[in-house]
Amino acid sequence: MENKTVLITGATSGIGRATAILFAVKGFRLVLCGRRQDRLEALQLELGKKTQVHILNFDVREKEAVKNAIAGLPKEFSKIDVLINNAGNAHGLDPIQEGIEEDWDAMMDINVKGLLYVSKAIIPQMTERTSGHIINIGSTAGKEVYPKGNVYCASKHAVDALTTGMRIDLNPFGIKVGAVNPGAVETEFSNVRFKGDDAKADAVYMGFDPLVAEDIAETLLFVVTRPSHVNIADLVITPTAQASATVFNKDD
Ligand code: NDP
Ligand code: 8X3
Repeated sequence: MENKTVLITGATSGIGRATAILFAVKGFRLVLCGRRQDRLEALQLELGKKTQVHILNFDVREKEAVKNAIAGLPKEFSKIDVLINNAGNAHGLDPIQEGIEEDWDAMMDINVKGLLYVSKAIIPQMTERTSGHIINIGSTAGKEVYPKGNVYCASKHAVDALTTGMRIDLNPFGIKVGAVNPGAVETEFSNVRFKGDDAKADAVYMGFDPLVAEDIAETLLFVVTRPSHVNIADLVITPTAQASATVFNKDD
């Protein structure tokens, strides 16, 4: 693992953070990205005891910032073997007729266009080397649409389509592309969706055992450590209590 460099977007929280922690223990060299500088620095301090860690602060919506950050990586971190496109969130849970344009912009700009900008900044070095691995974090919301999920579900359906498109286009270069699509994972996701309303966020995970970020980190470790001839193209992982986007076996 020592020779593999993994770049994780959205490493300051939830799935990305748990993945950074697990991958550091496993000895991967890490490039950790996010906007909250204090959290990035704390991670670098902590995980730097286990592996080499470089931190990058940029907003995935800002294409020039993305390009410059990746282009400016120091030599020892500049060869990215594995890209984990994880940064993203839902913003709001409203019926389409009451949707807020700023929320729509945020979800499409971050979850879809941000993923594209980061990928575009890294794919050329992978095609040149004819090797690399891209893992997009999709969602069960990219497989099914649920009430009031409209634009978030659309953004994750776009991730689903882009994963397939990237896999097809990058196939001649021997680059692996796949998606991990989680169901309900208890992270800051719902706090962001409900704009800091903790009671609403907590209610999402009540009455059943949700996934935790570490479950997805372990899944990503499995995906990344398959032999070179094996690509995990598309993986859906849910809590046992979740049968579909809307069907949950909850305590009364
Ligand atoms: P969190 O809110 O805990 O983490 C989101 C991460 O994305 C943070 O590190 C945040 O960092 C980063 N991020 C958000 N916006 C931007 C931006 N504009 N630029 C750069 N980084 C950004 O949520 P999760 O860990 O749950 O979410 C991670 C991914 O998993 C998302 O793509 C989400 O859609 C997906 N997912 C989540 C599920 C869940 O139930 N939790 C289920 C299925 C998929 P910072 O704020 O520091 O920039
Ligand atoms: C996150 C899972 O069901 O809240 O993508 O959309 S859900």
